[in-house]
Amino acid sequence: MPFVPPGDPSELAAEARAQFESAYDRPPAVVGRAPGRVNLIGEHTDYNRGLVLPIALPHATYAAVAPRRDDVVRISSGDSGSPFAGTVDTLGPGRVSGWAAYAAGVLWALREDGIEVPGVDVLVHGTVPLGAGLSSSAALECSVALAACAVAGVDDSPALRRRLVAACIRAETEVAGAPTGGMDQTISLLASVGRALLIDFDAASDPTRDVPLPLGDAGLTLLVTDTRVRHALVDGGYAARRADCETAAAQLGLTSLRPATLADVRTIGDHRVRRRATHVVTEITRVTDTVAAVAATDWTEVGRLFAASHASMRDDFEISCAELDLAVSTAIEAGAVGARMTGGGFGGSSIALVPGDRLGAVVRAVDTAFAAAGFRPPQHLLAEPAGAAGVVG
Ligand code: GAF
Repeated sequence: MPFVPPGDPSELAAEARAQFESAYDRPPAVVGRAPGRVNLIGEHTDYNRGLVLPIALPHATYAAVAPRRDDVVRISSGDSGSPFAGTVDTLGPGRVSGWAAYAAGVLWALREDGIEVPGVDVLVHGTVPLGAGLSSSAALECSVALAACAVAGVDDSPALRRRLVAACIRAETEVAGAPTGGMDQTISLLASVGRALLIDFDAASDPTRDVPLPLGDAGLTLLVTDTRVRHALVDGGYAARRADCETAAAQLGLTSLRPATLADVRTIGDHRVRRRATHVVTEITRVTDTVAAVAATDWTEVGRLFAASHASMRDDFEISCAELDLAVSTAIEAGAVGARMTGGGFGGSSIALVPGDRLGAVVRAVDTAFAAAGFRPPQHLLAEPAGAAGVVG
């Protein structure tokens, strides 16, 4: 079956090095590698101080970086569009646009945090599908962050990674202009192989907990279907949802929706704002319930929670689309235990928990349904929970 391959990390790092040499006529000093992600459940809850449960993908972005003797910064990519050139003092908010803002923004945010990154040349390469709701932006940010710290002589440590999560979030929100919530950077930098990461965005300390995900023992595969309806988090839909959530919290006299109950939410007068808040409050509960169901290896219950989550995003949060709804319903009809859209929405990808012996049937059924509906052919990935970002070689 034709799944998008994650690629071999050492081969991809070698390709990034070769592309760097042909772009800049010298070898890189270091290659940073950072994974994309899929979120199992907990959508649009991170910026509401809620809970999320993502895994890292085996698909990753590679950033080859070499320091310069001057303060020039050059960023290019084999795949992503036009190169960027500037200097270290021209990387901040409002100074860089397009894809390079995610990388330039990280260099700016690191310097804001006191990490003296010099002028650098950067070459980006990788296998995370772009704009597919699989966190290619955070993978880019985190790969650049780790490589930049290595060239700045800063040693890797758990404390550094927490700083890098914060720096990458600043890059995305303040420089790239995508008002996202932090889930994607956190999982990319803190993931563990074979585990999901429960992240509590309201925790004063210890916000993350590894959650073993024994899918193989249950004969289950996590199938990701990229609808190839491209979404962009800098578009207005994501920010509009965030604004509705802030309005809901303010109407309840709260600073976030985290402590809100459904009874509270029912008092909100505006129909649209009430439905947005209903999604957030019920979704946070579904994350807790999913963690319990996974611990009990009750995959039927996980499937029920996935279905409820998808319905909530389709009907109350209104971030699904015809392609996502079709991918989800077809996967279930063809034998998936559960399926839902994942990520920011308005396109992007769905996930399905599929018994191994139904995998081919599910993929074929989704492809056939898309063709019959006149949609672009989707592409599929297999998501085995992978490890966190690092420096390769
Ligand atoms: C995107 C954002 F970047 C995340 O912060 C999160 O809000 C997600 O959409 C929705 O759960 O990936």
